[in-house]
Amino acid sequence: MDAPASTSSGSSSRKPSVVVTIGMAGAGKSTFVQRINSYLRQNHEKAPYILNLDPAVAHVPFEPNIDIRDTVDYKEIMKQYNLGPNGGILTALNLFTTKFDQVLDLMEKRAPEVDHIILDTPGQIEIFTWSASGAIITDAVASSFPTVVAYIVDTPRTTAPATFMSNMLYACGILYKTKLPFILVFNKTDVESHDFALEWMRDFEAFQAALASHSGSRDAEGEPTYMNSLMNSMSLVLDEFYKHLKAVGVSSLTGDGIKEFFDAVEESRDGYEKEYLPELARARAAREQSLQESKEDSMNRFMKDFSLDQAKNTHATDDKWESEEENEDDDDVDVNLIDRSDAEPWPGQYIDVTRMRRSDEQAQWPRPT
Ligand SMILES: Nc1nc2c(ncn2[C@@H]2O[C@H](COP(=O)(O)OP(=O)(O)OP(=O)(O)O)[C@@H](O)[C@H]2O)c(=O)[nH]1
Ligand SMILES: [Mg+2]
Repeated sequence: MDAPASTSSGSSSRKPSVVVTIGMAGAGKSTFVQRINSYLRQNHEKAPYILNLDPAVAHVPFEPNIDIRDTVDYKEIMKQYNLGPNGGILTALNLFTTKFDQVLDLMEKRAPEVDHIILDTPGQIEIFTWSASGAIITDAVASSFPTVVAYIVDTPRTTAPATFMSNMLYACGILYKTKLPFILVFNKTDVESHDFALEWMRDFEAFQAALASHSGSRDAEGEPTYMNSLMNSMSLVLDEFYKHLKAVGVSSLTGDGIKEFFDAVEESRDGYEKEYLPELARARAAREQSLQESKEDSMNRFMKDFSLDQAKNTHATDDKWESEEENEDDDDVDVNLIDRSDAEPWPGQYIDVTRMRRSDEQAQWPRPT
């Protein structure tokens, strides 16, 4: 898991691309996974390896290779832990994540035989994107394989400028959280073409014009409303965000645009290698450095306290350590663990005297002999 993913283009050592599908409830994630599954089976020699991470789904339109429902029963978890449906799904995902190293092992084992690994995530988007387990799963696969996030958008439901902006802000949050290559997948183009979205992404003035033409954008005096000004400023922020991603329109129902989606996945491998991996290496180095610094800091503070104690109470060491046995193995660094759950107080035990009354028995703590 810690070894950086190799993206060498030699076909034998080429790692499979991982596609993490994320999107609002009902956006069409599972239908999209089924569509890319059948596309790869028809047009590609190798079938994909599919993981279903939605514990609450009653029926998935594909045959997953690994299914979270085989490991955890979210309804049983709801009963046992007295949780509601979302708490149950989250806890099920957390429990599954504790076994994710085994899942990763299976993925590594199957990697030579597959070109694509697809993850379908729970309908409640925040359970995956804002939970520790979602982040652990994403980071784990991304540190082993070239990974891309496919953010599925329900196109017919995003034609209103305010809804479009909210959805894009959500996507923006996921991009900055995962830092992975990102593909906006405008789904359901058989119902509504995604041309309006591409236009708004390309030209923020077109988006602002769409906003202005929407009712409620001006108050009684004809001035732009607070919401309208906010959205105008936001559109400038998003303009920067759009530069970092690819957008494709697909219909999971008819299969339109699926080839373009895989072209985008292929291009994203480059972004993964050039941007994500160096960033990952930097983050790891920074984490190790800060861990090292905090270790050194604790050690320095310990040594300072220890030498102060020694200076203050020169007899203390005689009292405690002047035994022949211990002097014999002075060179060994011996750590004795003490089970603090034992009922009997042990010599040297910390007792909080500030919380104690005179009559307390424990106040008679053992003293060095
Ligand atoms: N017309 C049309 N309908 C679609 C398309 N993709 C999905 N749907 C429909 O959208 C509905 C939701 O699809 P799902 O694939 O279950 O969506 P999901 O995002 O997995 O849903 P949850 O996991 O419950 O959040 C279903 O009724 C699908 O038939 C599409 O490309 N075109
Ligand atoms: Mg689904």
